[in-house]
Amino acid sequence: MSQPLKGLFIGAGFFSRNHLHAWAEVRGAEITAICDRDPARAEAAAKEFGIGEWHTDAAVLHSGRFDFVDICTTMETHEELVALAVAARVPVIVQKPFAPDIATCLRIEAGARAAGVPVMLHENFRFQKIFRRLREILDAGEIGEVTFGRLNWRNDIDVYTNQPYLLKTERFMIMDVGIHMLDLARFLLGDAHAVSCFNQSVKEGLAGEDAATLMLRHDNRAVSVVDISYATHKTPNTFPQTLGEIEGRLGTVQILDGQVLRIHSPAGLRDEVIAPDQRSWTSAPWTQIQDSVPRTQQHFIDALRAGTAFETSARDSLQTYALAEAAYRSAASGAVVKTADLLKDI
Ligand code: NAD
Ligand code: 89V
Repeated sequence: MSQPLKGLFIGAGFFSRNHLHAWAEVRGAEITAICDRDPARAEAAAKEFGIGEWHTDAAVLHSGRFDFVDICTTMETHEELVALAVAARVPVIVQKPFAPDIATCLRIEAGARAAGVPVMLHENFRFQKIFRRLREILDAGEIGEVTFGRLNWRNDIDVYTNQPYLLKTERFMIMDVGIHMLDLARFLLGDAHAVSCFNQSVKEGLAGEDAATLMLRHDNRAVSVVDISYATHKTPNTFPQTLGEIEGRLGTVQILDGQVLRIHSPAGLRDEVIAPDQRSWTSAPWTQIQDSVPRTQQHFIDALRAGTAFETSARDSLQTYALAEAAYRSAASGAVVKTADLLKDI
């Protein structure tokens, strides 16, 4: 393999450790510098992960020394940072959520496309082992044409201690968790074009919703239900598993607690346990999410080196973010909202 691609990493916060551990596993790339506007965080991360340079200003992107940038900051900073990378013509992988609203997502994508700079969303739920295997089962036709799906994420894990910004985020649950579910719904059932949604704010003192129930109409006429909640008190706490089922004309695949796929098909009934890989740096209960990070980043590097499309490119992700925007508009109006109007200019 030729020389590894050199990357700048921006955002040495809570989730960054998973990215940085994962970059040490990714073939064909290395992080050669880290940037955080907090010098203490930048320096500490550089020291811990053996990265030769640390910076506090992302303008270092213009140094011409980076083949890519990994932006691991919160969504309100993404437009400025991606624009900086695009101006420096540095390909981007940027964490979810893309941006706080569809208009900003559209601006970011249009700017990158006009400049010919590739941008991928670090949207890693579809890269979890269990969902790659579920996609294989669907592709093999074991349950026939999909007709219905339900994806649910219902727990009461304390996300607020590690991610305190979620307490103040007005568009919270759909943008933070729902976006994972909507991308999974598209990954498993195909694109969707209409949404009906009810939001709830259950926990006291939050700026935004912490529960939502969405219903999607997919382009293939399938219907899916996405229900998410950080206010669900039950044992066992299934965080961070996405549970549910996918139904087809010939059978059903259930997604059950314990990373179990229960396949009901004409060939019979079977369980497959698709456990995430453990690593020295992974730890319960985050393992299933952590395991997807190197897979997501390896896909980015492989596609970047080959010049092929990212599964979760900025352009593809507009479909996901239009569903999230439609959900908020549906929750506000009580109506079913179609995404066509939100994406008419792309
Ligand atoms: P965080 O606030 O803990 O860390 C962000 C860091 O970026 C901070 O240290 C901040 O100083 C730095 N920063 C912000 N703007 C900057 C700028 N312009 N230049 C340099 N540094 C800057 O956030 P976090 O909890 O690590 O989350 C980051 C993103 O990752 C969020 O969008 C979140 O939704 C996402 N996330 C994804 C997963 C997942 O992939 N499954 C899990 C958790 C969080
Ligand atoms: O995985 C994530 O994107 C986190 C979580 C959903 C756990 O809150 O933001």
